[in-house]
Amino acid sequence: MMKLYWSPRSRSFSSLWLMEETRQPYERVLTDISTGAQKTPEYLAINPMGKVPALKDGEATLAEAAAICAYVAERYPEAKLAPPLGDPLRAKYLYWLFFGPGCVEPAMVQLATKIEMNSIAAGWGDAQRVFDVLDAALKRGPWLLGESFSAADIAIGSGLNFAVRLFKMVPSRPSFDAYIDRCAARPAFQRASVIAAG
Ligand SMILES: N[C@@H](CCC(=O)N[C@@H](CS)C(=O)NCC(=O)O)C(=O)O
Repeated sequence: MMKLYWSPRSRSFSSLWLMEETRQPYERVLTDISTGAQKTPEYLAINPMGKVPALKDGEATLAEAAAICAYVAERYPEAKLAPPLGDPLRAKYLYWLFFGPGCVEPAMVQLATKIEMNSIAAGWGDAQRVFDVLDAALKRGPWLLGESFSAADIAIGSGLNFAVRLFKMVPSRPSFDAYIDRCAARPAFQRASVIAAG
């Protein structure tokens, strides 16, 4: 059975939501970052970055929320969280899955810290453009791939929920609000919220 290392009030929410979407059994290993549990030698052997989430699946171990999305979606194809190999939608799926940590995440941090960056040098360009691009995709909706929900929605939707709704780091837009509402209406999101609340 997969083991998910998680902490309340953290980015591990996306992995909880992901596992709940699969409907597969998994073991949750509480790694409370408020107690320093993520910096013990045992945990650093699992994720040398000392951050949650992390996942163990037999001999396989990985961290990084978006990588966990990609891994679990492939391990449980019956959950239909990723378009199969050869499906043209897979290009969009990979684009959004990488757009999360590559563009949305640093743009959120940039807005929260108000650090000025050279937009040509910064891989995510500038925060305004990142959120404009996301806005345009979400206006088309209902999901990032159109009609089909995927693990990319988990990666980006959980980030938007935190940054827009919970921590108000990013100004909301009608498309963001409607999308977060759609995510939050999913039973797996709701089960994950109950778990994450402890
Ligand atoms: N790039 C990582 C970021 C994970 C991350 O920043 N986790 C935070 C919680 S939201 C953490 O574990 N912080 C504890 C620490 O740095 O000591 C991912 O996407 O999984």
